[in-house]
Amino acid sequence: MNSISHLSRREMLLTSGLIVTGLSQPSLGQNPGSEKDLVFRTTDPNNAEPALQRLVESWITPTKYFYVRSHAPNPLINASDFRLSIEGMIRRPLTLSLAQLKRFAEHSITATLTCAGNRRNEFNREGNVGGVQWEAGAIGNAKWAGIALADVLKHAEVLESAKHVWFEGLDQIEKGDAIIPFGGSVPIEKAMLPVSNTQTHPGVLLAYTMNGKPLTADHGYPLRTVVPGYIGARSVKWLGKIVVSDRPSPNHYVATAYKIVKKTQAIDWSEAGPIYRYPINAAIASPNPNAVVAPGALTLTGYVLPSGILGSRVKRVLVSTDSGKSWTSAELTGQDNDYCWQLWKANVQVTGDTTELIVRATDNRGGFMPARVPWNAKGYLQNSWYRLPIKTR
Ligand SMILES: Nc1nc2c(c(=O)[nH]1)N[C@H]1C(S)=C(S)[C@@H](COP(=O)(O)O)O[C@H]1N2
Ligand SMILES: [Mo]
Repeated sequence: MNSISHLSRREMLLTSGLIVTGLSQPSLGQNPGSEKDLVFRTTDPNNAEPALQRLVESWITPTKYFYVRSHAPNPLINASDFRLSIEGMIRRPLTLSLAQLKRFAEHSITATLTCAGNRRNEFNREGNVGGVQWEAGAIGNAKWAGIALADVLKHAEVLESAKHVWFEGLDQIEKGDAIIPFGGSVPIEKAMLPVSNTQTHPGVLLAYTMNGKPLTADHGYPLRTVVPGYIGARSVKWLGKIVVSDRPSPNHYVATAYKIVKKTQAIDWSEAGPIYRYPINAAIASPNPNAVVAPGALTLTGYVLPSGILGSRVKRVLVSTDSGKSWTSAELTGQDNDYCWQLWKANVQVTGDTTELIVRATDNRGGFMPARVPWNAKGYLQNSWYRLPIKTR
């Protein structure tokens, strides 16, 4: 059994007699991004995104500018007591300390994480959506190091009839009257792929470092999954348990949340499948929304993420200053890597009639950004043309 402190931050503050309601407190544990690096959408738990201009300053996102999406306060985990259990449809159940995990071969990958709710606030133009009101900053590209999930599963000897692998976090999320962990799930085929940043190795990493340093508390210390190509919700932080099964995880965050539904009713949830891969997406990072711009030459910058499919690469990034009547090609300025975003730059001519700047993109796997994404109740996978209002003088 994991001997981990199960006191959540909320319980700690309550037992220490502090009343926390409405107070903005820094999280316990290491080094959360500070208020000047990230815009906090909520602070209990931490949900924060960087300003877009900061975000596109470098192809690798510094940890301080990497968005944080947490459903509960960070669990306090003592690394020396930490254990990962591997159970279910395997011949050899395992309980491994961090030191034991680190005996598997180390791998590092660079991969982009993006929340399925990135750009959620744009859905409000058609009808309000609940949840964290993300702008376009719930995305980041980091270098992760750890061990291959496939190596651990091979050691555990997976049964032939296994079809899915579940991940469970050590966080404690209040859901109605219950306290549940965050959970994720991937098909067994994805779980068994080897790891490395080459076209044939898009497997799952059990990561203990991010950008060369131990994971911060906000990003899942001491261990998380990183699932290249899948929405961020499948990259489970504070990983405590892996279960091999013949079905997807029954955890709320697989079985109910993170599905595209028109209404949040039982029938809609049960009929929709879990989201795995992310679609292509792009945004304009500069100028700022509602910037006042002189007619004439203007340089736009932003990011573009090709769809989370093996070998997917950005094909075209197109920008428009006349509401989509004509388009100019942008140039890519980042690095070319599987399961990673690219940065882009475009020189355009703004006229006195320009009211908005638009970006759209395509990839070599048939991915494109539609002019409009149908509204969905949870505000997931907004990847329509990104429209930035500006003013001309
Ligand atoms: N245990 C746990 N893992 C989690 C979450 C969580 O709340 N708890 N949030 C998920 C979601 S929705 C996203 S988008 C990513 C965000 O990772 P980050 O905070 O490191 O950016 O973590 C995922 N893993
Ligand atoms: Mo997310």
